[in-house]
Amino acid sequence: MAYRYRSPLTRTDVTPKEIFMNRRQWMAGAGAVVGTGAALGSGLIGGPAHAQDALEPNSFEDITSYNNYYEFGTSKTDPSNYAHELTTDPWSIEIDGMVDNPGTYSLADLLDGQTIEERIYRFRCVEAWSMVVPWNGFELADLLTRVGVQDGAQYVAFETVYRPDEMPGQRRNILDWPYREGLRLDEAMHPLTLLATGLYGEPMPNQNGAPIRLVVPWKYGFKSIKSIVRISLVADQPETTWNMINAREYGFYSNVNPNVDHPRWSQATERRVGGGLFSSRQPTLMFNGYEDDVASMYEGMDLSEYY
Ligand SMILES: Nc1nc2c(c(=O)[nH]1)N[C@H]1C(S)=C(S)[C@@H](COP(=O)(O)O)O[C@H]1N2
Ligand SMILES: [Mo]
Repeated sequence: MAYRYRSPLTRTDVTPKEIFMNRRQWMAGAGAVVGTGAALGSGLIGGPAHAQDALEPNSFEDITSYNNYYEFGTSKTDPSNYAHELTTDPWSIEIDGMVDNPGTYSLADLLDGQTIEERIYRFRCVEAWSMVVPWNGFELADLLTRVGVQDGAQYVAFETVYRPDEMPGQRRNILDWPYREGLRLDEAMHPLTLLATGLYGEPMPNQNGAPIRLVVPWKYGFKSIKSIVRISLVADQPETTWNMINAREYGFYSNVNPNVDHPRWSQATERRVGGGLFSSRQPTLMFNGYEDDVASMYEGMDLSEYY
């Protein structure tokens, strides 16, 4: 990769719970980081319009009780109510397709020797709400490099576990199970693209996609597929769940874009989940605030056509 993403918003010197309790210390530290933003030389935190977001992660409570995870039901509280039924250990991921080292890898083996870092990312759902989440994880590029991507691979396809006995939503025809998602290879290799194994310094809560899920911060949340059991390197654009249901409403790319509305609602603004000071609607940022980092991948593409 040309560069490794280094978030200016890490908190490695204090435990997440302490920092959460000690708001004043946290704000002071974050302020100092913003002050050096220009010196870091890139728009990694997205610019002044949302600088406050970046400084203010949503609470653990917000992030773990307001979820979309249709395998457990369609209401925002179904996942936190039912996801404890999912067994996440042991866990393995099948890696197949155009790779040098295909196989079924245990999660333990995949994580062995892998450095886990914290990334505080904005997270924007296509339903026009957003949160700021302190994820723990590693770059998907690390894993893809490790298994060896072969020439000819142009996309990466992902699948969620299919286990209707543990996932009540999968006993109904809500979606065409298993949940599937995909990225273009350059998007998958981008240093912002994470495989997340935790949040707030804790193992990933089941309702957020334990034990390992994707996080692609410049795309609508449904691209960030949960509880992954299969990763395939393929030549052609893979079928993806929401796109198959309604291609007009859910494009393959689904980059956050305030100028391209969902057919049934505007994407120009979003509601910040969590209430309090930041509860009012705020403008949605191009690529969710990550424009400087990702726009070059879409140069020359009409983003209203490739939405
Ligand atoms: N397998 C699976 N992954 C999924 C979903 C889902 O229903 N099933 N929902 C998506 C949607 S629409 C969003 S907004 C995010 C929500 O992630 P969170 O609950 O961690 O906030 O997960 C995405 N990943
Ligand atoms: Mo979403």
